[in-house]
Amino acid sequence: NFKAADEGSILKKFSENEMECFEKLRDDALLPFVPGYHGVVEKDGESFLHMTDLLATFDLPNVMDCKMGVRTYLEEELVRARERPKPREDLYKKMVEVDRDGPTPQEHSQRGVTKPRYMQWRETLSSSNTLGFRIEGIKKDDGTCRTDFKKTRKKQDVIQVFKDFVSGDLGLIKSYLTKLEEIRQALNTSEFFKRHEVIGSSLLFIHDSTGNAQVWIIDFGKTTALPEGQTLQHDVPWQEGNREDGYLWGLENLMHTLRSVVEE
Ligand code: 4IP
Ligand code: ADP
Ligand code: MN
Repeated sequence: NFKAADEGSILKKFSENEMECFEKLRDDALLPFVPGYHGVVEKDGESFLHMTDLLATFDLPNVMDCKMGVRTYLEEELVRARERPKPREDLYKKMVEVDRDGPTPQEHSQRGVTKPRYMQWRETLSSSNTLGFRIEGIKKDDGTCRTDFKKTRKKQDVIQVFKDFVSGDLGLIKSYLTKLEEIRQALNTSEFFKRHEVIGSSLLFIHDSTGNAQVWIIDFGKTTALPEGQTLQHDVPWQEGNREDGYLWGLENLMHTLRSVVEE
């Protein structure tokens, strides 16, 4: 999905939706917390969004991707799956790999699960539904890379992963908490955030051994504008039709979890 670009920047596979988000973010309170956006570029016959490489200012960065929200798919995907269910074998295989008993007998016999069914299963197995965020992956400066967090659900387990991520350095956790507080304040004043359903977006945590620690808001591929005049609260339960994403509730829980890391 990504292509190397000039020093300090990266190219992400073009999406109309994500481009529109970056354009709207140009004069929004969230601007300081999203990757710099430098327009659309063509390369080898394909289109890309040109953005700043967030890792460029670090030497040997440690990176964690936390996917925010209680819901990770769009309501329209749910409607589509109900009207015209399209069982997918790739998602069935991903499910079976983690849990042989994940699929229902019917799903086993058709060797397929629908997209929202797979996404809901991922949400309940991980901490998305219970905490409003989940850990997707971690790259450490020693070259190790982990994405085996599909069953990381309990707050205690998340705490352990964060401790390991910072190699026990609680100063880094405190720096991250300060950044998250800034992000929360920006979200509370952002017009963009008020008027968008933020689905599948991540907070990217980056630090290095010099103590430099930053948090960025990334991935607007499924962030969708609400109809004119409609807004979201982001901290109330989702019920089909209300389009709530649980983003602020998740951020609150994430901050509470990090405070527990410091206090333990
Ligand atoms: C993936 O599941 C992720 O949820 C992807 O989201 C999602 O892409 C994929 O849907 C889904 O299969 P795993 O993480 O369990 O592999 P992201 O790219 O943000 O991580 P979408 O298109 O929903 O963003 P499909 O339909 O692309 O397979
Ligand atoms: P996708 O839509 O394919 O899920 P994301 O935007 O979530 O793509 O990015 C996937 C991963 O790529 C992130 O977890 C992060 O590690 C890396 N990444 C994304 N954007 C940037 C960026 N601007 N700078 C550096 N790394 C990035
Ligand atoms: Mn993503």
